[in-house]
Amino acid sequence: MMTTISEDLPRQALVWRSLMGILLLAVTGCGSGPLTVDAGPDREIALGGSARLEGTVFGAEDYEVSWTPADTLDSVDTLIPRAFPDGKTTYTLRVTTPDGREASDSVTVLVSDEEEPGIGTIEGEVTQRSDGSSVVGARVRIDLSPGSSASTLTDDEGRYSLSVPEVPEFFAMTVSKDGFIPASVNVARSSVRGDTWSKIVSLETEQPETIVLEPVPWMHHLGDGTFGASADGLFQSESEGIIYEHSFDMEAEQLSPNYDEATLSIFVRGAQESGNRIELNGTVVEPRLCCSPDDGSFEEQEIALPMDLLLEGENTLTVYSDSNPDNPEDHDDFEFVNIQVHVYDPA
Ligand SMILES: [Ca+2]
Ligand SMILES: [Ca+2]
Repeated sequence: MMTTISEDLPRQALVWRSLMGILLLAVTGCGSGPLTVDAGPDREIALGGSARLEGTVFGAEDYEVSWTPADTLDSVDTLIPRAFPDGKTTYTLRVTTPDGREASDSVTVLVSDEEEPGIGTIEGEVTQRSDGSSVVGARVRIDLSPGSSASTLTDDEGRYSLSVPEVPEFFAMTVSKDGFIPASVNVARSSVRGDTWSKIVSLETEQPETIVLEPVPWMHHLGDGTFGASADGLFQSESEGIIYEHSFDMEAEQLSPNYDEATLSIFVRGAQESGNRIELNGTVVEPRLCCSPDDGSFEEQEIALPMDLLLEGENTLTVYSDSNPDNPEDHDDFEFVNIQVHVYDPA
């Protein structure tokens, strides 16, 4: 435990430490002293995390390094390998010199049970809307940038517990399972922070009247990535550009005369007053996507779709981030998830 260096050590610090080692060797006579090795301080990591081990050698300039066990190290012949054990593991650092001297030391990495240190927890149940019965194996997910997410599955009793990482003031949590229509929930960070928030989410079984564009919905962020208005708050994902395009199929029965109304539903936040175009098969539908709550929370918006624009077979939906009329270089930044097309029999 002679030298302590921090995780994610800057390169200069490593160089500096090497220089210090050389100076120390110079003072002690370049390998003439006793060979001593230090495996560094014990470490603790979260499950799924990693730690850099910090081996140090005194009393030799020319030596070989080997660490064991090797299977959870990124390298065994460097003094500072990265360790990623799944459980408590003691690593041994062994150093040998060409003239036959040998020394070793050990270091233990403890692994805590918690996967990620979160700001709080959401727990609850996923039920079937028709009869309130449990939905087992439903995916409960919060998308976060970049390309990551916090996610869990409901257990045998339909219950879930999700540790929430650092999130914006409001965020969307989405629940999905094969055979059901996905549901999205707006969550206030303040209700989760330092606490456990309970939420029962009920899912409807899939039905011909609802066309789900993404069976496992992902969060989408359109815009130029620059934003400042309060409605934008902080987003939970990075902009993927200014156009979202997605295809979906419609069966003949979904276009039968039984149905004479159609809507698009979309769970959105940050869409602003000037509005954003939505096109169905190349034709703009009204109204535009706009007027999200000022506090940055999500809400479901419904947009009427003219029945005669819907086609049997493949359809294409396009969502645009339109530019600000006062500043054409600024495109509206907004996020959306869980897009569905609904057909209705008004009778
Ligand atoms: Ca913008
Ligand atoms: Ca916006």
